Amino acid sequence: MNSPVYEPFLQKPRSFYDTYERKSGIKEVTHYCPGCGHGELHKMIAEAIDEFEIADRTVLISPVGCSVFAYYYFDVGNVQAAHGRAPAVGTGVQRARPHSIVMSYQGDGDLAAIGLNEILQAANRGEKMVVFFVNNAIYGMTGGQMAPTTLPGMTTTTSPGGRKVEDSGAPLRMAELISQLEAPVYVARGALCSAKDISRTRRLVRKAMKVQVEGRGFAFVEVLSACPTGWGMTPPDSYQWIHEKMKPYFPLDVFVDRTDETFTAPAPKEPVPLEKYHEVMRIDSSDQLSFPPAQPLDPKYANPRLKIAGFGGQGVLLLGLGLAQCGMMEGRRVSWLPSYGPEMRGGTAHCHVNISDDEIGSPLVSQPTVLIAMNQPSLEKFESQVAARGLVLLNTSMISKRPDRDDLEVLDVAASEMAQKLGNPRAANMIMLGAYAGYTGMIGEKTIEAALGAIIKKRHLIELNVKAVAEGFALGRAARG
Ligand SMILES: Cc1ncc(C[n+]2csc(CCOP(=O)(O)OP(=O)(O)O)c2C)c(N)n1
Ligand code: SF4
Repeated sequence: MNSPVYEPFLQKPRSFYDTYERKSGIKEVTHYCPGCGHGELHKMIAEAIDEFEIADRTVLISPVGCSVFAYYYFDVGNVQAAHGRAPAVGTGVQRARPHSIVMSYQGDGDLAAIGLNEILQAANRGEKMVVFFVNNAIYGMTGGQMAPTTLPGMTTTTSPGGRKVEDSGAPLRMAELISQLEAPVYVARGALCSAKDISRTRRLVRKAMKVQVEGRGFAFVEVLSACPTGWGMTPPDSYQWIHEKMKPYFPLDVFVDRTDETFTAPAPKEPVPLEKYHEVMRIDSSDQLSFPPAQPLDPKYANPRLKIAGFGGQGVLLLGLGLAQCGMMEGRRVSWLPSYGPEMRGGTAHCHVNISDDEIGSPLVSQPTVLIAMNQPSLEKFESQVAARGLVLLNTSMISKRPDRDDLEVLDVAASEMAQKLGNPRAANMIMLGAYAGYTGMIGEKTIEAALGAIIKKRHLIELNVKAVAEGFALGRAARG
């Protein structure tokens, strides 16, 4: 007699990767602890992705927390966001790619503590995204600290005597909180502790995903989930604990369901094609504002990554903006990223600028090929970051000490004194801009003049700045000999 052939009943969803390519080398199992709810919820989400056949347009925003590695499992678009910031990142993704299905996956530390404002604002705006909120009543990843959802009297590493409501407030019921807002379309809470609850949660997950497929708006599913490791329990005891302790405080319910209301989803807006960006962003790309790209006087100056640093009020951000504007006018790819110190005036400030003939991977410049240091602390702070044999422009009016490294190419510019002679010490930034352009050849003088017209709002200051650039440019050219 032939033995019966069984079709596998439990299968891995197609939208999971075949193997989980982690650094640890363990590729067949997840990194979650035994009994952890994250894996179960992942599977439900993946099954819904399969059922609706949306893997190719789904973007998962992974959080900071135990599920930070969600991108190792889901074969969809993945972005990893900073702690609590998934709803903001999701908003950006949704607006830039309106046809995508955006999914934010967050723990209680991530969503209800550091990210509380983010989630409330996104829900209130009715962003088109689904948020899966894993409530395990503690910070799992960092060792079980008290979270906003920790139950009254519950012992955690930071509440060894049990959570005291009089000190820490009552646990936040996030699903109820969000259901008070007008915009959300679907808000529900499920649990992962018994076959019945798991099966119900699967339906909630599916429904929330369907809300996205139909383009209806914001959906939120809170899931009571076990953290046996953080709770110091066996998996079966954890499920019992969810049942006995968590469910009474966090009742399972569907709090909002507006999916029955007559609803016609607006057609998603088409993403703006790249060649139309200047129109949308109102960037003037008319002919008189485009210039042939200047050629660097030495190939090593091509595609510079610049860090420009000084104290607040020295105009280092404007200097960076000017360089980026020039690069853009010469048809190059550019980025400009400001970084502010704690105080605006008198504090430190620096910015990161990329000017490139190729695509720019990140606006962050961690290893600059050019450092423009406007004061001594800036040189001291950033000298070690400069790439080998990089170029350093020193505002010698404010820097007396020389760089420690001997591999750097240094251009001295007494920028503040030169600017003082022109009648305004604050034009030192433009002297530096000119000096950089003249010395490297990376930007044409005419481009700078036009760029200043675009970035300087106080029109009466343009003439002074043009003069400052010219003086700096001449100095830079002369220094090349
Ligand atoms: C800005 C910032 N603050 C703090 C941390 C440390 N941190 C990492 S995970 C985490 C808590 C995560 O807890 P939760 O969101 O509940 O997720 P779980 O690990 O329980 O799944 C914290 C505080 C961090 N990575 N970044
Ligand atoms: S610590 Fe808790 S939340 Fe993190 S993987 Fe382990 S069981 Fe899951």
